[in-house]
Amino acid sequence: MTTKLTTFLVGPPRTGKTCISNHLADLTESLGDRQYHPTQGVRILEFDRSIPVNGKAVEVACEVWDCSGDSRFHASWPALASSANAVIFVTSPDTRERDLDAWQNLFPALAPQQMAVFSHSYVGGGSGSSKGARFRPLSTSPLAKVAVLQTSLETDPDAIKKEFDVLQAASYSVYRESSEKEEAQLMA
Ligand SMILES: Nc1nc2c(ncn2[C@@H]2O[C@H](COP(=O)(O)OP(=O)(O)O)[C@@H](O)[C@H]2O)c(=O)[nH]1
Ligand SMILES: [Mg+2]
Repeated sequence: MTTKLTTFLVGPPRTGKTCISNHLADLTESLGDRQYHPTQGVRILEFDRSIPVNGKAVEVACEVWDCSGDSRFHASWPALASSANAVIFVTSPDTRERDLDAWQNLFPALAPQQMAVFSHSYVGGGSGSSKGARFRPLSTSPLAKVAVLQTSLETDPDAIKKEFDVLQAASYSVYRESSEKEEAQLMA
């Protein structure tokens, strides 16, 4: 049976969550659309990926939750976030640690390998974009143990999919371990 993994994309408005989600789902045509359409609530994208787990290809049904960065939707997240197998924090070079606090607190059950930070830059997307600046978590932050990837749909779109697969593989392993534990408990 194919395993379903749910990945949340969260972060401040206009960081590129919707563009990255579309790219992951191969809906790339909307990148040319220069007009900004803020996401209302959440958009759920579904697609399959074959991911390498311990040298073996595993089929995974990916569900990507492209969340709105607008704080007026925050009240609905706690009820939904518990279904996440992975989370990607999408930031701009201007994003500060505290901008992510509300989001980070939503995923207390996820281990660092189930999380990634995409420090996303594009022309016109924040003052530091062109200087190679990136989001850096504080050394005391829970995010300090999380992989930070500098992403750009213009210069390296494949790196985004590759990192997504790494995240899926890690989340898949966590998911398998916990379901095996549950099964063992049922048998005992
Ligand atoms: N050229 C380009 N534009 C981007 C890129 N990422 C985001 N944008 C633009 O930046 C704006 C905000 O992106 P969006 O994905 O909607 O941000 P969200 O609010 O985080 O979902 C949109 O107008 C996008 O077209 C990118 O990698 N390249
Ligand atoms: Mg959006």
